[in-house]
Amino acid sequence: MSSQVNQISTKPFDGQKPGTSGLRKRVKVFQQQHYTENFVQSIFDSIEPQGVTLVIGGDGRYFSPETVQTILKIGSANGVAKFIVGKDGILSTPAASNVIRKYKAYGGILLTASHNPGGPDNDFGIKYNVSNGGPAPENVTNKIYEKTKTISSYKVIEAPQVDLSKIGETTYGPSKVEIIDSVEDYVILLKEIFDFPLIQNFLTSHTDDYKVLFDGLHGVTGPYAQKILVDTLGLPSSSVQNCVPLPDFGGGHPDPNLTYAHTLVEAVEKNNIAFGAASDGDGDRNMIYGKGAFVTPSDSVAIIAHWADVIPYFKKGGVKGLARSMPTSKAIDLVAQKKGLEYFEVPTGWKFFGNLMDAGRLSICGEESFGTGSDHIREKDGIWAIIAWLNIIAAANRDSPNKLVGINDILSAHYKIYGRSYFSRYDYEEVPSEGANAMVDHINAALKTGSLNNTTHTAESTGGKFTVSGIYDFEYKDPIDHSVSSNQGQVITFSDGSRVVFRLSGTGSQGATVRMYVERYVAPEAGEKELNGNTAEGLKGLIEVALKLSDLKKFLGREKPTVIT
Ligand code: VG1
Ligand code: CO
Repeated sequence: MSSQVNQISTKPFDGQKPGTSGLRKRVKVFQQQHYTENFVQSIFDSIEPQGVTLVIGGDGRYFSPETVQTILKIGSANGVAKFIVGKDGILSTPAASNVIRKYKAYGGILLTASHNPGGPDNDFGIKYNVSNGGPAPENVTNKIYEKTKTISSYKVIEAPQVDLSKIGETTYGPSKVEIIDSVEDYVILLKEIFDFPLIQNFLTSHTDDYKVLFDGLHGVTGPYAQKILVDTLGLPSSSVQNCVPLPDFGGGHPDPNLTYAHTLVEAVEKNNIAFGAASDGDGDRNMIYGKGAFVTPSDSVAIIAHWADVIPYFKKGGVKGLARSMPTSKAIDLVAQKKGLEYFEVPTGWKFFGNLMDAGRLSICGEESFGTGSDHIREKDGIWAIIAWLNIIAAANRDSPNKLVGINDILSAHYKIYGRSYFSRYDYEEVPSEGANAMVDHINAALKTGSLNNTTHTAESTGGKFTVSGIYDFEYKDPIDHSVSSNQGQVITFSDGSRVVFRLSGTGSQGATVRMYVERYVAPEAGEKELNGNTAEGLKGLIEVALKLSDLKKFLGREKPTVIT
């Protein structure tokens, strides 16, 4: 069935440049006449959509249903043959990645601003993923941006709205639309990866002394967690909370860290929960947090890599290589070195892992920003990481029948072997762009002149001394396609192996967000006390020196960070 295609005139909007993970702006910006349409048409102008299958999903945030209809109308007019859409427009980011791969789609459009708050006054986002299931690489996002600068019209078909709540396939103008269950394919995938019987056996025989709690923060993962933890693993329904996805995430900030996931933190402490976990708005981030035990994401990915053998997917397929984003602590490098595996340091953003995975050189990777994942898909995967941890805990307990092994036992055993990388990130959100740029210039000046090299700085708070051994701007050359990404963060290294990184966020929707990452390594020989200390204490001196060297407080006009993770 063909239908009328209309050409609508439009003018370019400034600033439609995709950031670390798609275009993210306030909902009100996307709601301007032609704004969303322009960006969507620019995606189609940058790819070859004739006759292809495209996946549409997202975290269900405010303005998603309207945008799904917009994509259908424009996509169909641009020749897309078939759309696979998650029911009600919902697919978690990892689930969407899986659907693209499983059904061999040409790509997908994900409607999410991830962990940014939702609702009429908050954020919305549109992200394009390619056929490997991963975020579009920079050559594609740059092309999209170029198209947005010159767009003069977009195409739509005339067709009634599609009912997104009815599973099944319908004809839509010249195209087909298939609405699929949002959860099913993802659950099938995870069952192939993990040792579900082992996890179930452990958890159901420890219902009193090893309680589990998952907090969906009213993001997209609620139904996924319900299906896996309650329906499949047989945990009581009290094991999940805030699992109804809401368009505004219940007014919260769906970001799984100690500040924003306070509903989880409070419940874990109050109810003696041994294993707590949360995920973000679109389901690609995770936090592991049990009573008195917090796993930093940098440690988390290193520990999963260390224990990979207990996970059937890796036992069978082997671990090809490991990787982390640049600011992430080097804990995973140490695991790679010990296991004799290849390892990589890539810029921030999951899109940089995809090529390595496609080339068969990378199996497990992570980012310090609560992102952990593997080559089972091409996005980071919150629920995957949580089940990986449960798999590890269950395996550790199988090997220790007389003493219950918890999160802290796993952590200290790891530090004993590899040492510990104390790590923390300070975020200064929505600061004036001028101040942020001035700080970058200030560090660049030291980089160019070498004025800080070999200077020693004493932290007043601890008496600790730090000697600058080098400063550089991180640049990445992709080993597979040889593309180069520059200006990916400024790194100051110190002679004791510590380092500090400064980076501007590429996911904020307003002003600038500055991130400061600090890392200090303590070798296993340092002993139990040094290895199992408190992070803030362990990093106090280094943080003081980092703030001094960057003159951050002066440039940003902020005494304290917005969030510390
Ligand atoms: C942040 C994180 C980065 C992550 C990105 C997308 O980017 O630092 O590690 O990949 O968010 O995650 P930035 O540019 O703001 O630092 V998500 O869960 O928002 O898709
Ligand atoms: Co996310």
